[in-house]
This record gives sequence, C-alpha cells and structure tokens, in this order.
Amino acid sequence: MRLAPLLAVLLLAACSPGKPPSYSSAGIAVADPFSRPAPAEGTGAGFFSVTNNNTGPDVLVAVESPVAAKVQIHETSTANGMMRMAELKDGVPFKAGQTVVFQPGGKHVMFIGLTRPLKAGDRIPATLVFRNAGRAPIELVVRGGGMPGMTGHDH
Ligand SMILES: [Cu+2]
Repeated sequence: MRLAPLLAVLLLAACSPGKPPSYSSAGIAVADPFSRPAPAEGTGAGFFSVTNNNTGPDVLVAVESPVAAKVQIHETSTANGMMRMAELKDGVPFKAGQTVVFQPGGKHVMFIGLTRPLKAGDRIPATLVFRNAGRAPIELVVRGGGMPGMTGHDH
C-alpha cells in the first residue's frame, strides 16, 4: 500500500512555496510554464512541458495571450552551425499520453510585439488551444535573466 507516502509527497509539494506552478484542464496538463524578462514592444518566449492525458491524439493549434500583439509556436533548430527558428504553422501534434517539452533551443512560444515589459516575478496569462481538448489556460512565471541566443533573430 503505497498511498500514504504518495499523499505525503503530494501535500508537501502543494505546500512548498518555491514549487513551479502546474495546470491541468480538459485532460491537458502543463508543468512549469515560464518566460524570460523582455522589454515592451520586444519579443518574449514561453516554455513549459505539456502532457495530453486524454485517450486520443490531439494538436496544439495555437497559443493566445493578451501580453503580445501576436503569439506563434516556433521551433529552433541548428543546421550547419546556424541556429534558426521556424513557425510551426500546423501546430504541435500529441499522441494520447504524450508529453512534449517546450524549452530553450527547441520548441517554444514566441510572444511578438509585447504590449508590456516582462519582468522577473511577473505572471503572464496565456491559453493553449487544442483541436480536441479545447482551451487550457495557464500562467507563465517570468524568471531569470535575458534570453541568450534569442536576440538577433529576425521575426
Ligand atoms: Cu521563436
């Protein structure tokens, strides 16, 4: 019977103030959503890991946020020593039960034309829009320094 230790761990996690937030709605779980500081009218990025806990496949078709004029789903890749970003116009497919990690150097959300500065400690509202599961609202915590490797990229 492993239930008691598991409960203790869950309670501990829930009470720990430093724990990164996680969200779950419509069968979609989002862990540790975060962003980096960025100036108003600049470009910000969002990272998290997303799990499709539903029984069928799904597609993350869009991300919405009031903090930017435009929000796109991007993927960074390196070819011949050059780093480039491309918009994933068809979204990000998920199998049932699959977790996809959005992280620096890989898939990320791009906040283009920030309507306000993103400062460390801020929480940015955003909504992940899935083809089947629908809308999953989250908040990204702004933390850390600037975004090395993100400057100089033309959007
Ligand atoms: Cu990008």
